[in-house]
Amino acid sequence: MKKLFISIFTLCSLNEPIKVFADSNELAISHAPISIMGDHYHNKGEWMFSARYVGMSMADNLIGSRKVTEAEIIENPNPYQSGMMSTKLSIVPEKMEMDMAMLGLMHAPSDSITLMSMAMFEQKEMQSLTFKGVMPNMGGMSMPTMGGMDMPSKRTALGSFKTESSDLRSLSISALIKLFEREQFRAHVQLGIEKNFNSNDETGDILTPMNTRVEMVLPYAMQIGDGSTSLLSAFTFVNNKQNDWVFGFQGRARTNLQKDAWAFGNSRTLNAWVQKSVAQKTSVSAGISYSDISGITGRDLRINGPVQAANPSNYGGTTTSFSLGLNQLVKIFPGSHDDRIGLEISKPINQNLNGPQMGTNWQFQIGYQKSFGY
Ligand SMILES: [Cu+2]
Repeated sequence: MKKLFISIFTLCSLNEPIKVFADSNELAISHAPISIMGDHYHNKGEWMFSARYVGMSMADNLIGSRKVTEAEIIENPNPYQSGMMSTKLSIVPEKMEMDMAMLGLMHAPSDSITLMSMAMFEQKEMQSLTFKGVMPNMGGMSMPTMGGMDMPSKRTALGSFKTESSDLRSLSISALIKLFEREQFRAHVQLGIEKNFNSNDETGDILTPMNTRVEMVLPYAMQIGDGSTSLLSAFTFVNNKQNDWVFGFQGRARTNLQKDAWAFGNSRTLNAWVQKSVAQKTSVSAGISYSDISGITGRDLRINGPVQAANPSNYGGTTTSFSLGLNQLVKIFPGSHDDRIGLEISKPINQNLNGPQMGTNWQFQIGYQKSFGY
């Protein structure tokens, strides 16, 4: 292990100080870690194609930062109770997997403006556990167990079920506008529009607290596009003062301009990262990300199951994550520029969620970028 550190250290210190922004396509470090969107702009006439895959695993339900058990969750009242529906929450999300694929195109019509467009596809899969419902107290008369209902004291688990959804989520177009560029600093802003598609009535087969299977509109968390239109804005600052080190900062916001019956909340994210060249074609990175997402606004009356995710107020919160990444230049396809591969893995170190809500366990991202032109 010690030998490994010494050889890495030697490799690092042998490196000539690298001029980071000149001839930017030849250095791994000249692009930020792969999870940072719109981190760079291009020189006039350049094009860039990118493809990214993000895998996200969610598990454990939280109220604020506190982990809560299934037994505790099903003690919460069912806010949409009516008729013979269970008076308490009866379906508990156990785990969720999300896969996202993003295709991007960048083009710089001038040295000061780069246009960027992106298409995002999403696939979600959730596993939930259903408990027997709790009978409403009809007219003050406590009813004995009947019709598959349990008394509050003993809630029998009926079984797990899976739901899934997938679709094109959104298209966006942005302008990246250069503010200044010096030898050791650069900064730019992003302004754009994101259009979410109307894939907001995905349905699935639900195991009900009455132990029946019913096809229902899935909770908001399982919907892909909310049909909203949002303003994208970001400010990015990058500093390479320390030779082959790069420090970067990005503040980013997504603000809803127009929505359908409901919309996912606005988000604000702060990213800070440090990168180190370990060779001209290889850089490693560490980053920290803080995101603050608002709850869902509006409501779909068809989403009314006895599950936390049917309640728009059980959405949003803050998450702080730590990430480690690698940028690598390789020669795969012909062209004047190398192919870029980026890898990043991130894990929340603090989550404070409006809950009960399922938290993030980890996230993995791999990306490919290829520039063309001058
Ligand atoms: Cu680019």
